[in-house]
Amino acid sequence: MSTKRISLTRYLVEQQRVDGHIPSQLRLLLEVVARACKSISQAVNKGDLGGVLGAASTENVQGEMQKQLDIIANEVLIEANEWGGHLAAMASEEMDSIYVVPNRYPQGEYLLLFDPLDGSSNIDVNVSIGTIFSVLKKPEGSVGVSEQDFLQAGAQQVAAGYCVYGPQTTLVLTVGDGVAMFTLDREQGSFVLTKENVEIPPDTKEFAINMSNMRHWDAPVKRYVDECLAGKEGPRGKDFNMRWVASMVADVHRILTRGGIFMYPWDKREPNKPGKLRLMYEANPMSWLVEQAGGAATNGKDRILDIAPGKLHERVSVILGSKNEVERVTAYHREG
Ligand code: P6P
Repeated sequence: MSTKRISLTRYLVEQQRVDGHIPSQLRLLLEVVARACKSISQAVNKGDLGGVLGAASTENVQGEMQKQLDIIANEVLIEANEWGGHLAAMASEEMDSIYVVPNRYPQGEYLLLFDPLDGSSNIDVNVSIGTIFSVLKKPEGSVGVSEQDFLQAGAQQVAAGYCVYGPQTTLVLTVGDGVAMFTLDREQGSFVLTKENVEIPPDTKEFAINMSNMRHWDAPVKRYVDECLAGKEGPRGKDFNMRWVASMVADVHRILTRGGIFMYPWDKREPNKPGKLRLMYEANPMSWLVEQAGGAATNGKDRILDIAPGKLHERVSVILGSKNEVERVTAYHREG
């Protein structure tokens, strides 16, 4: 790693200069989102001192009790982005319908989707959480903006990333030219490039799944996990380790950093739901990041980024990470 400190702004300007696929409005969008994540990080880091822990008295569109910080993070992202002229509208896990940029501000060509604070169950116990975001372009020629404009496959994203609030606050980003990581330098108040051209090893010995759901899994997932648990003596001929943070941002960050496979599969508890995680603002951005780092992401059968969304808050089964492992689980699903 060269000693030259490259800020997020310089990285984006130089990427723009090199291949021009970060138009100035997209660069502004990414810098505004990064600034919002800095504010969220400060609120999260205050914890009890900030009086922001614990539940709010409201539920989100998913019917989940909201944490105060969920609402704060959502408001920070809305307020940071609505005036800049780069967005037409926003969509959030915490809001039932889309948020159209008010008429008092200029409208832009981008759509921003986010899970403002993913992993909320970990907030009060001081475990890493994060903000996940996805950027789409408003379809050409669409007059005004509606929820329908957001319903694009993940392959249409023009930028995606997350900010993990852990021992470090780290912004992880792709605009389609690999994955870069920026660590927040709190003294300078700026994100500094600390890793680029991130690569996920194609093989792994580490799997991530909520084992307490084992009795509800479909056969292919059960077969894969059983083989991992069988270790050296089993069909895989090697021992595996298991991790489950119950914070997708933390689990995906570990996988981008050292490999692994993350699974939140369909299970029998709610058979009519394709999965627990949300397609538009959790699975799609994470899947693009993972693919850009050489990994793979499927719903057990199909590439997640190819899924045509029917609803803004639709859910999906997620198998992502080290390519050879994801392909193995997907093959087991195809064998039935
Ligand atoms: P469970 C957090 O609520 C989340 O949406 C993801 O970040 C995480 O991977 C998953 O749900 C954890 O779910 O059922 O293990 O608590």
